[in-house]
Amino acid sequence: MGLLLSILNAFASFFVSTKYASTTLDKKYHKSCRSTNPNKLISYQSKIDNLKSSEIVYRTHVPDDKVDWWVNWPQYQPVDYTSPRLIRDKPAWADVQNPLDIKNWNMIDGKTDRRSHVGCYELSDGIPVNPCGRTGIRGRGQLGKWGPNHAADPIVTRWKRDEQGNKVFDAETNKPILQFVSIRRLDTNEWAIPGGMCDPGEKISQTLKREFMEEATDCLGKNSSSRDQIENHLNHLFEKGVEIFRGYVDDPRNTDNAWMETIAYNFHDEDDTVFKEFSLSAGDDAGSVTWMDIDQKLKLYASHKNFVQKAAELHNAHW
Ligand code: RP5
Repeated sequence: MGLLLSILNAFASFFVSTKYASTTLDKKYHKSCRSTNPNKLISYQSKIDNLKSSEIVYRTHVPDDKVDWWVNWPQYQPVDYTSPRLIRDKPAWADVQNPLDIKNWNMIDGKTDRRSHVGCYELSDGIPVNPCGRTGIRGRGQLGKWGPNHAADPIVTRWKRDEQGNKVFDAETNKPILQFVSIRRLDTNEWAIPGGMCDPGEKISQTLKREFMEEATDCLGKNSSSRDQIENHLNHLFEKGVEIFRGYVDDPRNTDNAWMETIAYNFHDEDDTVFKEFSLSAGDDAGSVTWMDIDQKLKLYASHKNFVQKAAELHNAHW
């Protein structure tokens, strides 16, 4: 009998710890795309769509314990919202408005990759369901694709150095301080990694370099010979990246039916050879660009703080 009880207890504690693990994962990865405070509902990106105040769309408040789809919540009826811009302009990079016209979910569909990095996602009445749970809004919101929207994030790093060129150490952790190239996004005004959406059929290595060049070197505002010069300069660095994350991004644009996923790579300029004589210049979706010290007090867009933390750990740098 004693043995039976200990076996049952062992089972019980296994289930308790598994449940706890999944709850903490949700809390960690699925916050900026929800309204977590019932008294402070988030208006869904209405600034971008220039909606009149009477038309502003709010996310339903989704408390932590109701994020998981398996938690029964019959009253959950979030607003269905797709940006009028997407419906009106029908940009080439966006899906058709009716998801039922799309058949190839969870696979490559022509030039669109509809696979998710986190496994097969489910469909409800033919519409993809966010694998990380409820977000408080249905539809595509601001996102072009139903289901996963793929991006790439280049985390370009160097050591912080003093005027003599020596590495600067943090006084508390005694570890050298790493810096990364950060841009200020024009849409939310937050600091972020200069990442961006993968173009149809584009290889991830191309997206990483293209996005960095567009947002952190303003290559689109330059003539083709300056662009070539910048690219030659960066080629060597971008050949030797280390993948540090692949998966779901806790992006404020995520909805119950459309979400961001990314592959983040670190490109490290160990001895400052690439950036010594190369100045950064903000372009495209970036309002400004800077070398930013990596530290746990950073406030960054979406899940970007998690990615730069991983880069700091990779180089055993200060965090
Ligand atoms: C984030 O959105 C990704 O991590 C990536 O940095 C970014 C891509 O979207 P845009 O910058 O192209 O809007 O989820």
